[in-house]
Amino acid sequence: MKARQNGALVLAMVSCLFLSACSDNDDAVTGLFPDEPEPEIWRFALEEIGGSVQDAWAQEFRRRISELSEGQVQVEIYPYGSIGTSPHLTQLVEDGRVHLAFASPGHVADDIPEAGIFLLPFLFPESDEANRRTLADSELLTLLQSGWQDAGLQLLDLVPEGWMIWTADRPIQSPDDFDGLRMRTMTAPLQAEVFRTWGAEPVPMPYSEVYDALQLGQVDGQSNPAFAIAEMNFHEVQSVMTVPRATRFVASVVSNRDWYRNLDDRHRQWLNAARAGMPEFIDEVQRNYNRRRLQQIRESGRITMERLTDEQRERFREASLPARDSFLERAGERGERILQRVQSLSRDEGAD
Ligand code: 6CS
Repeated sequence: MKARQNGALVLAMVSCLFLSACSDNDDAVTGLFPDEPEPEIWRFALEEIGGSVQDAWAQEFRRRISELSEGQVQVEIYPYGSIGTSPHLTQLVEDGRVHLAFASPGHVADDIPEAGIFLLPFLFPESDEANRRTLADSELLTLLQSGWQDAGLQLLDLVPEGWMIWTADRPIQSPDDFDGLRMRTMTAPLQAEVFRTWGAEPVPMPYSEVYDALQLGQVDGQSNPAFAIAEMNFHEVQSVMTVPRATRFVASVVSNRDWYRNLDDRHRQWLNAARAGMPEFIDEVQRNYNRRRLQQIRESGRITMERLTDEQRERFREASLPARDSFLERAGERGERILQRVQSLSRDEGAD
């Protein structure tokens, strides 16, 4: 009797499974008989932590790609710290281990001398809008693209992340104030060269080591946009912020060159459609992040803030001009054309 009961139970279970196998709507069964192809994964490595400008760019890009491809492409985001420091991330893209990454000129100019153009102070237009127009100039982009391609990379976008602010244990109102100051710089030699023109003692190091180095007194100051100072808590271990409006932090979004060239038309279209409109999106984001976080830093009461006057800025501008020669030495003839193009665009916009 018991055996007959068990037999009936097994039969009921099998029938149930069979019936549900015939149903299109049952998730468990869809899993057993998949008719959808697995989504393609694009790995995207960031030089910044969650909640940063780069993270906002990547999250929006992920959302757009997923929507455009109807889920056929999924972007996996690796925030800073999960797979390496900036030079490692660029190397991973060059080796084809990740598809996309952020590559900041302050680091990548070591590999791509043309990227050093973004490290030169008082060169690009002052207003956000004019700067955006300059970064979108097709002649400039073609010249830059060649530099990125020589390194096995495809330059996909340039992302301005806000004005660099100097933080230190003192206000920096003239190049004399930099005298003997150990300034942490990003790792590209040209970045160090710029601070040397002002009399500082540059100390190149990865982003992840800056907080401890400031706290332990291994360096006296550093330079980054307000949002980064706040999210990395540099304001906790520094006493004065100086706003020189000398250089913007501009990051590049890159992919592996061969991967990009081998994308089929459909994937290339999704990629290009997702990128369209991103400059306007991220400009709005970076402005909000920088404004809000600067406000938070000031409210914390842990650090004071000084803005340079135009006369003070002029002294820094003049002192920094030899860095343009260092750029030209590194970036050669193409660098010269890049510099001339930026100068001419900036002049048209009423700067430089
Ligand atoms: O200072 C740095 O190294 C970093 N700063 C920012 C704002 N983004 C990434 C970069 O590596």
